[in-house]
Amino acid sequence: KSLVVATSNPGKLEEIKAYFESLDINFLPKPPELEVEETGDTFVENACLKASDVAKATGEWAIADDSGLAIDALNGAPGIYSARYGNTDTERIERVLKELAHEENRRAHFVCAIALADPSGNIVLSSEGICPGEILQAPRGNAGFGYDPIFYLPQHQRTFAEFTPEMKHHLSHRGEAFKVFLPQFQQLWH
Ligand code: ITT
Repeated sequence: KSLVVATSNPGKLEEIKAYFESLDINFLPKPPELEVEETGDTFVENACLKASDVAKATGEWAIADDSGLAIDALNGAPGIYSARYGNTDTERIERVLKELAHEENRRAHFVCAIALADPSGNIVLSSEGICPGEILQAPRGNAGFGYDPIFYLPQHQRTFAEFTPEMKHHLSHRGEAFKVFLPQFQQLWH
């Protein structure tokens, strides 16, 4: 039995695989030509769409992650549109910093939704996690991916891009989602 990781984002792929480290799963990559349109209104809906479509197309179990950054002063933007806020991570970060240039309220949170589909495309598990933080004035750190260099956790005095992979693994929105997801996954995956 194999599990397709239904993502085209290499940073995500690496983090997702790490959560299954002790479980000895046979992972398959998403076929590159398979692009799922994210038409849902919520993170969970989009995660379910991606998992279900990729499972049906491949005839394998599939797991998908839909995630993004919700910024209070921007009324939750970019939210589910986080990947579409620019063409590169640098462009996306610059856009956020520009939109927050004169804003004192820097509060934000990351959201991650995970969904698991069986080979027929039925959703058998889903979960969601969030991680609150703040948006810095300028990027800091080189680790991680995406918006990590501007996402700051005051209680740790570091951005996600200044965390070790292990720290991010435990503290992130993805970590929160997997805390709920993994025990249930272990129950059904033999
Ligand atoms: P797939 O849909 O193929 O999985 P994607 O990158 O398009 O890849 P999303 O639609 O879920 O994924 O968009 C997520 C966006 O939020 C994207 O710009 C990511 O870089 C960003 N993001 C998600 N998790 C993140 C994290 O842990 N750290 C920094 N940025 C993150």
